[in-house]
Amino acid sequence: MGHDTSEWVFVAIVIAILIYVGVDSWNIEKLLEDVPADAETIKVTGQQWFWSFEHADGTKEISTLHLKMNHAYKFEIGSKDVMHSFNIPDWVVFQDAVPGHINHSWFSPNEVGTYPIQCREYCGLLHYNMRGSLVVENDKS
Ligand SMILES: [Cu+2]
Repeated sequence: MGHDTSEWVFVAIVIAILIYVGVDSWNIEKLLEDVPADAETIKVTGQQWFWSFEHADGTKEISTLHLKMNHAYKFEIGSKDVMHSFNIPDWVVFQDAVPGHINHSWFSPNEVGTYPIQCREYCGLLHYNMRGSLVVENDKS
């Protein structure tokens, strides 16, 4: 009867794994939620059936968003009509665009290129065509 050493070792290993997973998730959560202080805010608006963008200086773009490499950007994502979902698969940006509510997401692209933007929430007849492009440019300044 009683618990032998191997059982206590097993319990200790299970507790160690749980602590490891917990700390790791906490770190990743922090990484995802801590927006860098110098991040530029980009207003993203979804509507049937295109995306529009407004930079911090007031510049507006439709469907194609131009950003600079190695800068942090914070998206404020909203919708003018129905539910959409703002998705840049290559940069793991994926956030619902909800009418009457602003959702946040941020990223910092570190590679020049052109990447697809798409709507990931069925939003009506032309949902399939609610696409755009993200153009990440070299920062010359
Ligand atoms: Cu949509």
